[in-house]
Amino acid sequence: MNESHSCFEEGKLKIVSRVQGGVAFRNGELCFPKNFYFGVATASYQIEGAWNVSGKSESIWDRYTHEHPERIFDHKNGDVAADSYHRFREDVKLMADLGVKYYRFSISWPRVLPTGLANEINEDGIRYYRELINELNRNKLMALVTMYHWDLPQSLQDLGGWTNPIMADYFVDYARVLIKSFEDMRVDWITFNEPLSFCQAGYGGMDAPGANASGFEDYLCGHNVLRAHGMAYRMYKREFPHLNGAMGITIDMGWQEPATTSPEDQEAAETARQFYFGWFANPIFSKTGDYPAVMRKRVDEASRQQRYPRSRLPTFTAEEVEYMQGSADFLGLNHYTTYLISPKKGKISPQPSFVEDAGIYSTQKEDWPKTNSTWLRVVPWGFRKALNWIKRTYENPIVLITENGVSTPPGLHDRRRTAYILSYLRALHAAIALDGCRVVGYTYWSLIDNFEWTRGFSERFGLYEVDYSSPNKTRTARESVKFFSHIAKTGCLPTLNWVAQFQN
Ligand code: GBH
Repeated sequence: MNESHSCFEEGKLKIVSRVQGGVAFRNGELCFPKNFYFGVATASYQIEGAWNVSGKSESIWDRYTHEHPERIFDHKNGDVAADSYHRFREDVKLMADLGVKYYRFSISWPRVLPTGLANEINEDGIRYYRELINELNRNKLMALVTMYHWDLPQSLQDLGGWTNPIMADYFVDYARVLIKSFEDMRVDWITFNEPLSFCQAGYGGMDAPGANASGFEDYLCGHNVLRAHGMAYRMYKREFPHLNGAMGITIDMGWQEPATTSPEDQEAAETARQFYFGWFANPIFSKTGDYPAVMRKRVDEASRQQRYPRSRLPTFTAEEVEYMQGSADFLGLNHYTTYLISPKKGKISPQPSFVEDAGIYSTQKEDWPKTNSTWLRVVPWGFRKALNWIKRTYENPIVLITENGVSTPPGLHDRRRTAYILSYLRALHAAIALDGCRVVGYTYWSLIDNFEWTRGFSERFGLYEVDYSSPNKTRTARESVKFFSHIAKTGCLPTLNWVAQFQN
């Protein structure tokens, strides 16, 4: 019996229930299962530019970078970035050359709905994304579209942004506009990119909108994002059953390894996984449809000790639990690196904080190879462990790797990128072939260099370099392009001899 490993069928990300592992060798190369797809990713604010062009309104990242250039490492912003709004045909050509099967990009909400609400649709915004998807399809590339990769309309932030429960309804309205606008095209959907990042860093840290209310607003944000996701998924399945497309959510997970084998460190590492990943995964992918028990317990307890009459972590209604539980066709996973975890000693601080609630202390090992991003060290075995933990914890869900990648110094010689991808893909291959994890695709972050949020343009994740000083924002292939396109085209990991040919 022929079993398809992939959820991509007939150009759609179509979920199949049975998956087959097994190791395949072809021409001396280690190969991924047939129909395992490779893609590349970007996000609107990071590459589009055209921040105030053709009816687009202001996003929270426009506002934040304009008002607080000092909070961005190089004091720059995404006003122009790689100018992909004007140069998307060139970008599609790069992807066609690479030989990838799909493009994961995101839609700028304020470009499509300038008021943030569905009362007024900016036709030029819709036209831009329709042309992009058409261009992809003409080049036999599929579209995997993120609805929200952090660029909220400023007008909605003025209402409190994700801390306001009404946002769940507004998000559903926005999602409906998108699905309708591309109803006649091949599209699969990701509702949110990394809620942990934008809730925790946006409402409790240094990202836009720059709210400094950890332990409160980050939880409110998470709560409403989860509700928004569940409601949007039900709306999609109810109102558009004929589309037969897939919808999932992307959650990021670094691997949390216990600092030592002591029971205390092991327990702290598991608590960290539940706070940093389970926070968003548990309500959707576990049978409970609710926050992880350890998170509920710790935040409730800390809130009590701080004399709040109710927990800082909100509670879902039975109806919310019902629509969130199981509300995804696949789990999008962003994975980059690994941390060592130990418990944070001492009494609970009087000041509310997410990290204090989790009660963990996180470091990285000095001898793990460094990269051009301070937070990112090369630890490929953590990828395999993370995938196995997900398999165990959520009954082996369908997983799509929606981001994995590394930054390198400026220039085209990026053997560290090749080494990173090779080592992480070997770990991924083992997770699939040897451990039976149901992973159906791998998306490299990123196609091109882009605006790295508070790190500005200082960190370069692109397979293609962008020359920001040139008027055309010239894209040039780095050495790793040859390597990655071999993988994308054959589905196999090249031998080291093959890799050595073009590395000097
Ligand atoms: C992804 O997040 C994003 O989805 C993507 O937009 C981004 O371009 C890509 O990473 C590469 O950075 O500086 O110690 O405070 C990855 C998860 C979470 C990684 C926040 C960086 C900052 C750590 N990110 N983290 S620190």
